[in-house]
Amino acid sequence: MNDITEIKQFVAARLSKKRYLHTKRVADWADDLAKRHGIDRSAVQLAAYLHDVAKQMTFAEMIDMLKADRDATIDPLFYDMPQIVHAAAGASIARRILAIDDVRIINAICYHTTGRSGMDAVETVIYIADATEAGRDYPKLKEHRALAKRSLSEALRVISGDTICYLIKNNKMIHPNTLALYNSMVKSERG
Ligand code: DGI
Ligand code: FE
Ligand code: FE
Repeated sequence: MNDITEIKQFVAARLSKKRYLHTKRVADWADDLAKRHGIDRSAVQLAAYLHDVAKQMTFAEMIDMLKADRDATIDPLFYDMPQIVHAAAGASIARRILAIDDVRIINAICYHTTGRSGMDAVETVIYIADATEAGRDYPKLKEHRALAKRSLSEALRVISGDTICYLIKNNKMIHPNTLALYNSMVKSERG
């Protein structure tokens, strides 16, 4: 299924009103960023609407679904960081239930929570738009949104760095993909 109207209905049926409104804000903001930075808007729309499709499944439901998916890998860290599993579970739903085979879309869903080094343009826009949609509430939001308009690579460095600080302050484990993203952005900036 690649039709955006059907995808919206599929997602709306799986999310609360509040979560669906978050998804819509991510999609609208991601579209703005995709236009500004010359990125494939239809791929970005599909990925944005699907990024949190698994958000309201239980941990056990997500793990069972991933175990039944031959193309999915179960990261041992899922058991330590249950909040990140909905990203991999969403990618599995997109591939297996919706038959989406565009790897840019699958990876954008799969890595939207942790990020990773070497993200392509669609992944990057989804990661940034999710973190900086207008409904988020944190002190640097305005600054981050302005940065995202100017430079996606700088936004990636700053947002992944702030996420790491947030996780440390809240005594939470940091996924190695988040660290790898941050390190790769600092390194590329130094040229
Ligand atoms: O699904 P959303 O609420 O829109 O946002 P998200 O998918 O970016 O993040 C979901 C949660 O995952 C959020 O509470 C922060 C957390 N998270 C992101 N990266 C990491 C993480 N949690 C841990 N423990 N480690 C990470 O690296
Ligand atoms: Fe999410
Ligand atoms: Fe989200």
